[in-house]
Amino acid sequence: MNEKPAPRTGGRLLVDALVAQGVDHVTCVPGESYLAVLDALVDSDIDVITCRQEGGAAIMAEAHGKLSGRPGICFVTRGPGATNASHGVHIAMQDSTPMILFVGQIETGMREREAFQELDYRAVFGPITKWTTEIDHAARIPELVTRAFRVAMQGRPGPVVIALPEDMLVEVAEVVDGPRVEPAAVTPAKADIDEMAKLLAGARAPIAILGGSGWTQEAVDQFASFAEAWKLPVCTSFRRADRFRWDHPCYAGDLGIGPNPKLGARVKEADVLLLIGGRMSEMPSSSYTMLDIPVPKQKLVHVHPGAEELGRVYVPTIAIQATPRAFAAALSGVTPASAPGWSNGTPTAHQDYLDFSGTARKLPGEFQYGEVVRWLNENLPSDTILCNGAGNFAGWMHRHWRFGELGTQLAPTSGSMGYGVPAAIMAKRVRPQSTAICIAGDGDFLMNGQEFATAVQHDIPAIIIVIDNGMYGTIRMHQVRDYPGRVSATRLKNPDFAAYAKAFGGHGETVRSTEEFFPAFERAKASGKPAILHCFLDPRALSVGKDMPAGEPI
Ligand SMILES: Cc1ncc(C[n+]2csc(CCOP(=O)(O)OP(=O)(O)O)c2C)c(N)n1
Ligand SMILES: [Mg+2]
Repeated sequence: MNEKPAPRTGGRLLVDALVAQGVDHVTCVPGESYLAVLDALVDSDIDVITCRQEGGAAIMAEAHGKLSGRPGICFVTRGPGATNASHGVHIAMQDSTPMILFVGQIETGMREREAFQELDYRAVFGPITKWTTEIDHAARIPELVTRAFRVAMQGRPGPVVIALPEDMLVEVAEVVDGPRVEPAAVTPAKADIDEMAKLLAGARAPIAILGGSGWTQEAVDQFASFAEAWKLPVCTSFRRADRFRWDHPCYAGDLGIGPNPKLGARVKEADVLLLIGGRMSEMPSSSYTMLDIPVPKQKLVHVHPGAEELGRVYVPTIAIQATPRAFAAALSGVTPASAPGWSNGTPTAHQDYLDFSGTARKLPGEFQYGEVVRWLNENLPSDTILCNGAGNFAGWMHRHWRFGELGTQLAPTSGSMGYGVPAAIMAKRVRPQSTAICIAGDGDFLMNGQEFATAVQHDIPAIIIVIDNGMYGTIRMHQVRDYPGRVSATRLKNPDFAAYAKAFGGHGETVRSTEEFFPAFERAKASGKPAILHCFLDPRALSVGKDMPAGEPI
């Protein structure tokens, strides 16, 4: 009893601290600044995914955080490693994803000399993390790592950055590991739930908007039962469409970029809004046009785990600090006394969604991208994970893919290009039985296309569909609107992406028409290898809703 713990180096203490938190995957690009950690990983069962660029490594960790609800872990070296990784840290911040980035740091005795790759992490990462710190003594690793896990998960989840001085990692300490931490349950008060039910009972046209992080399938199902009892129309927020089943009779669609105008009108004309988990930020609110600021016309019930988010932009009628999980659990037995007056309109809201998502418009050219998305969605199992970064190509995914289960959409609400490839690789690693698909634009793909090598090296058969329209189409669309007839810096000359896939050791195919796509996809799946389908989309198909105006140069 009370035996003195064995002496361990900082590197080993750190790896043991991760094991104590249940970490099973880490991503990294190695650096000489944290050799002691790399060495300690040799003796652990942690799956170490070696990446090609820290941006890709950090995004993979962020995707892990999205899928698991616990911090995704990434290790990078100082200076340039850390600044490359900032891509994923910023996504974790805006997407409210628990994540911890560990950064090898210069020796403590060299600080403030601008030593090799020295960086002030607190200054650089402070504004895009929940907490940035540096561990100066190996003996404090259990304390600070335990705290980092708590900070990343508690309240509004987000990223933590921890710098690890090289000398600290080889220092020896005799300390015990910290316990596995769970975030505190932030539970709504019964009085708040009663007040919300009263507001809802007197409403004329309410609607719920589900978003944010921290959902579980159980919470989704509990909320669905509540919605059913109240015949309440429910929509999801930008890139959070997997928070509610598409085929639920209350589902009214998602509030993305260019949402269904009928849904937009429904939100604007609602008298009561239940905003659960999300923040109704720029994208889901169509650039802050749906709710007045600071006081919305709609009576707003805002449910969020972070106290600081309640009333940050919109003044709520009822502010409820609670996690989506605790809130959904508290709704059990909260039922209307009689059929609500609005209930006849709910099937119409669902039908409007089905019409909007089900009809793919005819595009110029041979590749009917909308049809391809519908076909994939209808032919793949409901646990298929769909990943994307940013670009107009994502518009077809968001419009036509119908999500059934939580954790099947990995997409950055921060609108970051380059997200889809690393996210799909992590998804396939964590859920090998599921199909993981990334659809990427030709611009988007090459922002983290180097991680295709990671997929091949670690034998992770994610399938990547590159939509090649020969341009940064989104920016071209903005140019067409603001500077018609003038093309500046938006044209792309692309490599042969099928050959790229093969050169890396994967499966690659070129697809020029809808008919070619279907068998090519089957072959990619059957290959058992990481695969790229290089699909050519006519550049005149400018966006999911609009073609290039006649006369515009291509
Ligand atoms: C990291 C990052 N850099 C730049 C942008 C700005 N941006 C948004 S969409 C876009 C073009 C995307 O091009 P592509 O992937 O080819 O998709 P397309 O719009 O052509 O479908 C750019 C440059 C961004 N969102 N993220
Ligand atoms: Mg493009």
